[in-house]
Amino acid sequence: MPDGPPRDGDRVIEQLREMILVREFETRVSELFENNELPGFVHLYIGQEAVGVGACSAIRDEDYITSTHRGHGHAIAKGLDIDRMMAELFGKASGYCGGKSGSMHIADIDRGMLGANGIVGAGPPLAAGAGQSIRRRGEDRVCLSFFGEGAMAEGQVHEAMNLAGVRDLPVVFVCENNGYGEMTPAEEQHNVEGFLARGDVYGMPSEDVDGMDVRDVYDATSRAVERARDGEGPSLLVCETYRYRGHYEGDPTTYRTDEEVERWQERDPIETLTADLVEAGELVEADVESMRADARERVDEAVAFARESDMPDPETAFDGVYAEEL
Ligand SMILES: Cc1ncc(C[n+]2csc(CCOP(=O)(O)OP(=O)(O)O)c2C)c(N)n1
Repeated sequence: MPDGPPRDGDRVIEQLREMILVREFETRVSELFENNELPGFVHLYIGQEAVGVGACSAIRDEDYITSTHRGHGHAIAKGLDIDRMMAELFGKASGYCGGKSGSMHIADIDRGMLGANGIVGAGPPLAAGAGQSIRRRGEDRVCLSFFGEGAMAEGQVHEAMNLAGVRDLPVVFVCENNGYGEMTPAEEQHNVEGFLARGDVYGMPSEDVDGMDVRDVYDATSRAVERARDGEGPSLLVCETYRYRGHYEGDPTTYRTDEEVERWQERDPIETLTADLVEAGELVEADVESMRADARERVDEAVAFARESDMPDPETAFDGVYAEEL
């Protein structure tokens, strides 16, 4: 586990800036949802920012990711535009999916974001497919597949990991163990402790990662990505992390204690990185305050863009539902 000074100052400061943007975006989403401005369900990533940001900063623009129902952080880390994300959350025509997807299906194929997904465990098979296409086309790309530890119990995740292992596909499986699948603790959903052995059974290396430290996630992902690019096949990263909010906005969270939440918050990925950077003389507290102010301003702009955008034309209701030509 990395302690002390950062390994590469500029990159780490960018990672901090990005984690702050994710946090501010989602904090605003939580307020907007409470004000009944957003239709549908919202699952927030607050607390888990180091995983999405650390992993996505270890790949290139042309690489792919697959995401989950808790996908805002992955999308922002992959470089999606928060104006269009916010508009999608408002159900507006200017959103990434024309207002049809809401929070849980945001996708931008041009930026390699192959989709958030309301179906638990649906990302890994897409990632195996992306890996297969990379292989067939002889491209120098990789695919990161984010999924929760709850999805580890889904059959299709095992099928995807097996296929990726058998074919040495350039996929990195990034399991975010935040301790709960909906309201059920991980230990009640799985009959073995930890998830590292899941890599062994599919013949891929697995690594336990401190998901509260963006540097640890970046380093582990970089190693796995290098293997994948070298044709050595997939890896499994198990990132230990925590979601501060409920499973969904409005969840009364009666299944865990305030003390447990506070214990994890003591290791907050933004606060601990800030403290390390200040101690190392890389920045001062005022720099972080100004990053926060910039992020809030950027989120204000995104909300204004979303509010001013038009609702989708009812004529477009069936666009994208049926293939135009068989
Ligand atoms: C196939 C499927 N089964 C069940 C659900 C209902 N569901 C939504 S989220 C969730 C828990 C997912 O837990 P995990 O994969 O650990 O992700 P987390 O919510 O912790 O990020 C469940 C069971 C679903 N959406 N899809």
